[in-house]
Amino acid sequence: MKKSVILGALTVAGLTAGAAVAGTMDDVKARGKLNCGVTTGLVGFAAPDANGEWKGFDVSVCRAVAAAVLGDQNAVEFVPTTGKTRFTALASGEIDLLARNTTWTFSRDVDLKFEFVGVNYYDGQGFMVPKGLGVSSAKELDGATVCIQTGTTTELNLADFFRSNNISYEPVPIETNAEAQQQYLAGACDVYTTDASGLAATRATFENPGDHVILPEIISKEPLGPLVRHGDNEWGDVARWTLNALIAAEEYGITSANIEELAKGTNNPEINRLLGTEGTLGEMLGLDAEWAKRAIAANGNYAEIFAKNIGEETPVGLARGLNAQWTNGGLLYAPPFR
Ligand SMILES: N[C@@H](CCC(=O)N[C@@H](CS)C(=O)NCC(=O)O)C(=O)O
Repeated sequence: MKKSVILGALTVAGLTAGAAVAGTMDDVKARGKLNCGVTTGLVGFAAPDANGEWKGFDVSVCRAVAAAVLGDQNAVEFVPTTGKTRFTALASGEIDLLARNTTWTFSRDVDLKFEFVGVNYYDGQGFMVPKGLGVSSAKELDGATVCIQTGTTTELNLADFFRSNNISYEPVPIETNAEAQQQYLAGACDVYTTDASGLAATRATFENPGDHVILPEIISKEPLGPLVRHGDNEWGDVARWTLNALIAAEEYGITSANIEELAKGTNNPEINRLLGTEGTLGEMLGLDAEWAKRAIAANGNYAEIFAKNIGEETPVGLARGLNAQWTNGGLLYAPPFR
């Protein structure tokens, strides 16, 4: 029986990531499928489409890793997780990778013993209110009822923000975004607070998005990224460099449209190393030469993935902002492929 199954059956109280097995890379290859933890549904980031196919910005990370390791972006079992269940799912071995708008924090790394392999979306926490509430700043929310997802950084930031502004609130704790949306629209809370990207994604699904405003305050840093278990470095490297490959591909102008052509060889050595026509980077990762080529070809480079799922032309409508390349004044910066 798989070690992960045994661990999954144990009580998770006190279970830390270190207790779960290393060697995830071998497990994934043997299984022929990547078990990827995602949200229970957040349009644009991770949600099943009308055909039940998982789509989204975070889903694309899972698919890129599956393409790199297994040669098939569809060789993914998407495991829906809530703010509360996601860490147990990863620590127990139920999932190999968590790609679910999860904020990289000190305690999730050091205490829960996970390894964030990078950041795929730099975010911050915001507030949404019905226009009718007549509020234009979060500082005017004294005494408000606030819908908030449990097990999140959101909960903690909210408490800090209200305390430091000397105002009070009444939390309405909620487990999933779908439930939060329902409760908020039903008026069970005055305010919904979560990552600003999540607010935009949620508002995009409203019948009348224009009836709701996102307040100007961003009260935290929420670097969102994929994570694996501590002590599983070979696997962490695969996830880290797959994400970096998507980011570097944008920087070097490698797209889903020109990748076949560029993979024949170019006069840019970095592109050649990335796409496997020069050097042995794939072999160093325990993969073949075309791992990154497949990862990029699956759903395009970072810019293509962003534009298709959450960009300004989509209902979610997010600008690149901090998530622009470093060459465009943003924070995206893939280390060298050499
Ligand atoms: N980034 C925060 C919040 C993440 C979070 O759970 N966000 C909610 C609201 S956008 C979500 O993704 N919900 C989807 C779901 O309920 O499955 C964290 O890591 O704690």
